[in-house]
Amino acid sequence: MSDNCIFCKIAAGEIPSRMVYQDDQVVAFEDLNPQAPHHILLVPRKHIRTTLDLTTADNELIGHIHQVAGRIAHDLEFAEDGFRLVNNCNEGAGQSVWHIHFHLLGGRDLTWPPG
Ligand code: IU
Repeated sequence: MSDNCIFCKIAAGEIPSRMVYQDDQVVAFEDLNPQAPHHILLVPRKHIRTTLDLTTADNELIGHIHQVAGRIAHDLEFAEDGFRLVNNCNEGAGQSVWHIHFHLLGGRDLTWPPG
């Protein structure tokens, strides 16, 4: 856990969130500023700053997060209509929270390429 990291605090339950899934490696909660009818953030409990800070030790964790994302989309019944899993890396891509996270978006048509 990193001091003053809001996602570490949400993962630890110190800041309330609308949690949709949690296990020993990852938490998933509703984004406060949803960009789609379903907008869920998947956040590892381990504090990792950005995608560029991943190491091979994190390979299983990142695979697990992708699997959990699919399961959530399936359980909330928007998987079949299509969904997107997005990681913004660094400011130029829109990253604003410096704890790696994946946006799970669904429930509407998603255009490609994104803006
Ligand atoms: P970004 O990829 O780093 O820009 O995504 C951060 C997201 O975290 C963004 O969609 C915010 O709405 C969301 N968020 C949140 O859900 N709860 C919070 O307390 C904070 C940010 I700070």
